[in-house]
Amino acid sequence: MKNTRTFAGGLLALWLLSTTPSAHGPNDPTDPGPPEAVGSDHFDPTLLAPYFDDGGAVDLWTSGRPDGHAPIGVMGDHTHALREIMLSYRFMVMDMDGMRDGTNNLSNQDVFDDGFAVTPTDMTMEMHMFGLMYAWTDDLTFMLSVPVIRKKMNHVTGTGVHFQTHSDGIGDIKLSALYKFWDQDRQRSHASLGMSFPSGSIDEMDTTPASGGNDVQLPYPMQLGSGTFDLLPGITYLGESDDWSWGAQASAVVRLGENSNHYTLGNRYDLTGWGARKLGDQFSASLRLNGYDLDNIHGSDPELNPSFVPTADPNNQGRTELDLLAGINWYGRDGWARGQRLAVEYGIPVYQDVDGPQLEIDWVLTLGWQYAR
Ligand SMILES: [Cu+2]
Repeated sequence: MKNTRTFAGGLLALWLLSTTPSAHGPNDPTDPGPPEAVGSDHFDPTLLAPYFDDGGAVDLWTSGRPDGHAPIGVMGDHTHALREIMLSYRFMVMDMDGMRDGTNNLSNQDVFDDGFAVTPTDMTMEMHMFGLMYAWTDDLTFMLSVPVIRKKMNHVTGTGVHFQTHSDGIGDIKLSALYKFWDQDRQRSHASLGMSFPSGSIDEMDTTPASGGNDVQLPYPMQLGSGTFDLLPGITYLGESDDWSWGAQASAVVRLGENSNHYTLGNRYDLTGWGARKLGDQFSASLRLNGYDLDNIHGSDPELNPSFVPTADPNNQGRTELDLLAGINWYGRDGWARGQRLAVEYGIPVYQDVDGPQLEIDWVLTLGWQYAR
């Protein structure tokens, strides 16, 4: 009967017997025999291995490889391990050249024929973005980013006068929480929710040939912030194999309310997916597609005349775009380089449908440095 009960106790009881003092001892005449003997015949210890294995056999996603971070143009692509800190700096350039309406190119004369007195010809936006990430727990990471922006736009008037306007300063500061909710089979997923604060100016001014030497309010694309609190929801998926990695992220910028200049920038919805190939221990190369939809502006700034220049028209701001981007990541492993990353990503639009007339995006470039410890 005792033997039967011991067997009926199952594997767990057997395991407990083998690791805790037995009620029965070698001097107990009712002892059924050494548990080890029973275990060796009827219990396979490897059945318990998965519960005690601290690595090796259990495959988890890791950031400790060059493609352990997404292409540098992706924000909030990863979470960190408990109490890890990451500092980052990105330099981003966007180059816009020539006018477009829908998917068609427009000449300067086409824009004047639409009734505008002035047309933009090209624009450059440079952004220095300083980032800080901190992992509160293994699952919850906070991310702060502070952009410093410089914009310049060239124009020509219907009478052939060329001029340039500038703006520069701090942009909208963003704070997000990233929560990892899934982590198995070398795949991970996290959801994020953030807030963009209206720290960027919406009152940038400069002179134009029509302003008589006075500073006047610059059009919407030359402003540095949204002027509103914006909600930043997102969800990210990551996967890895020995030589490859891949990921996808859906994110949005949802404007809350109206700014002090009586307008609301359009909401923006992004969907991006990428694949990367490890090239040794330190380098990886990536290809990425990024599609986004940006809505037109609601309301209007009363200081702007929408028939003077297309950039001042709230209905010439929306666009739907698909970008193809190629990137390289470098991951430092030893000595001074340990924990450091450098990366570059360059992209061009392969599809661009704008509510125009509007400037056409020609290319975007992101250079980045990251340091985690
Ligand atoms: Cu990070």
